[in-house]
Amino acid sequence: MFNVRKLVSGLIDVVSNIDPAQFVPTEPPPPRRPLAYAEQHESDEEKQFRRVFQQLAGDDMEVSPSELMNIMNRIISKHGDLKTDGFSIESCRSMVAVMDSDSTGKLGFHEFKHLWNNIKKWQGVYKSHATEGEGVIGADQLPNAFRAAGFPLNEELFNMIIRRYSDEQGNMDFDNYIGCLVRLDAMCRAFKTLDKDNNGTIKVNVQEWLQLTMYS
Ligand SMILES: [Ca+2]
Ligand SMILES: [Ca+2]
Ligand SMILES: [Ca+2]
Repeated sequence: MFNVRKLVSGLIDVVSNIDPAQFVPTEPPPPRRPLAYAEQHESDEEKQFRRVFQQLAGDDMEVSPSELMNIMNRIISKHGDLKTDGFSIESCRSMVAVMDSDSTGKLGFHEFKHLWNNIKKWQGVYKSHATEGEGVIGADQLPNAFRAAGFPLNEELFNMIIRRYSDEQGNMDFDNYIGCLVRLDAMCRAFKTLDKDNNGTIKVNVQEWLQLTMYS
């Protein structure tokens, strides 16, 4: 499992350099291609990531919510500076649901890679905004942290996010932070997809609304 260890430490050491002036959800994962085609056209970095992915995903070549939970909890167990009470199966089910663009119920290679790259980036943001000694993001640092992650929201939205994702003192720990950003990013991407004329409003029927909100 050498590669996995390397990947994990790479995740922890990342330094973020994200343009803070933008509110940009990440690009959606590319469509599924036949495995043989995909393998022929991959960079070395992608090939290496694919080997690690195969170890994490197991025989079905997809990462289930419980596999994701094991991966995430293994990472945080090695890093005491990220305060967390652990990733729950419920939060991993939610992360898989919002990232599962081809509706298989699990994360395939590209879906997982997309999630992984985001977590890597946001983890760097977390480290640079967490309260020293406590390892959590306080309410006063939340707007800066989210702006650095690409989401400059307004006060009303931050207050709502704190109610939903922070503890009673207003502090957000690492698993809540990741769960929140994964969802925020996915919902912004879903909005962009539905906003076909790009005018900032969307029209959905009840079927589309429920598909979006219930599988999340
Ligand atoms: Ca699996
Ligand atoms: Ca937590
Ligand atoms: Ca999937």
